[in-house]
Amino acid sequence: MKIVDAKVVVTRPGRNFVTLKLTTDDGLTGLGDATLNGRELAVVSYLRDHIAPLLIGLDPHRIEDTWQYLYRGAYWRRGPVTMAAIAAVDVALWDIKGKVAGLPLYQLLGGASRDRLLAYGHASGQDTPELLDSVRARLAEGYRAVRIQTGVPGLKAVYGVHTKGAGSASVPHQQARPLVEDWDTRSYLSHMPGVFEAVRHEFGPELPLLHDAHHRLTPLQAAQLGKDLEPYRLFWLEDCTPAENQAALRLVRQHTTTPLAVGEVFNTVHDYQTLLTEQLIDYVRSAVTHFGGVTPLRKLFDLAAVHQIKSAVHGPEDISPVGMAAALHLDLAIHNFGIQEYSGHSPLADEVFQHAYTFADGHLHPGEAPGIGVDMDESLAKKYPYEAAYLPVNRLHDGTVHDW
Ligand code: GCO
Ligand code: MG
Repeated sequence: MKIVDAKVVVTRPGRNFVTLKLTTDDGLTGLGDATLNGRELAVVSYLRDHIAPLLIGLDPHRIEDTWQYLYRGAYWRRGPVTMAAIAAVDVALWDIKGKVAGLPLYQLLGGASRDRLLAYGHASGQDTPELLDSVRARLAEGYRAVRIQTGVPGLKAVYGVHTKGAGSASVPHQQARPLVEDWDTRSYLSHMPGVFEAVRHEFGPELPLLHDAHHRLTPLQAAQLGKDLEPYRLFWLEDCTPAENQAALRLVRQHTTTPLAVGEVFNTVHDYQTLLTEQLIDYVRSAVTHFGGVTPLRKLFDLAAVHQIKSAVHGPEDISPVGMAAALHLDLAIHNFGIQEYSGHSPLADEVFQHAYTFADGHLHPGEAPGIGVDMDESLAKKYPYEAAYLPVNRLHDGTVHDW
């Protein structure tokens, strides 16, 4: 069998997604997600200009070999653009292999290790009453675990908290600019314990609660927050410090028993070396889409398991249904599954990418369709062309750029 076509599709059914579609001489197709939020076209070029021509004529069954060929062959290793492009190829090849075998991907990865996958949803509010309403809405949708994000007094806009009418920064290509949000760590640190007190008071001690600090704190501030939140027994505190400094987690870890989750911006196992071998975190957060695909992420999870660390694959709306499906197959197969982030996609995105995976009663399942179980409606995709849209930036009150 040979690959005869490699096509890159960019579509915006509500938000931008980049998808690789491989076709074999037998007429089989495989899909892979290559979406890198806010930098989409860099990955499109990497795939279209530098990878697609190399794939034509290759045997689609040689997944590991193709991965090594693209990773080692480029010489310039790692980084989100490279690894998102390689991820799309890897997932598309697994999709094809599953279709040839007539089996869902999780079966090729060793079969199911559990019946269903615990998901967590996002709750947010400008203030505490709005946040409590949002938690109630998630529970009504069936969620059994909830991430809590809230506005901070004195700050106009905080990332991860829906601001009425703010919308995304999607405007015609040339004019697109990131939204500017504001930040003040002192106000945030003094506000958060009261928020968790209110949520626990309302929903009791059992509901798994998560929180994302989104890389904004110093190690000492993160240690303080972790300690202050201990009475509320968090499922985890996520990305408490800027992720590239692995050593920073040593200090945080020494001071708090609040579980820690890190890794959504990581793209190779090397980014995790200190964190895993010194057991500084409890959950690894990388996405199939940004980590070079199912092949390397499986290896990462196996290494994490040695250190009693669990999986928690990044699953925001900017991972397409293709990337989400790949994650769910891997989640089902590995032994050290922890939890899966999931907030669903717009009805329009679900129409462009019809998927076999399901969400019910707070749990996900990848479904039984062969491969990853996603079909892309290309003629519908064409109706929603790319528009530039950026992630926000963050500034302190005096104007200094801050991690967001
Ligand atoms: C999360 C994340 C996301 C990212 C986003 C960037 O935990 O879900 O922090 O919201 O910020 O994926 O594109
Ligand atoms: Mg996050």
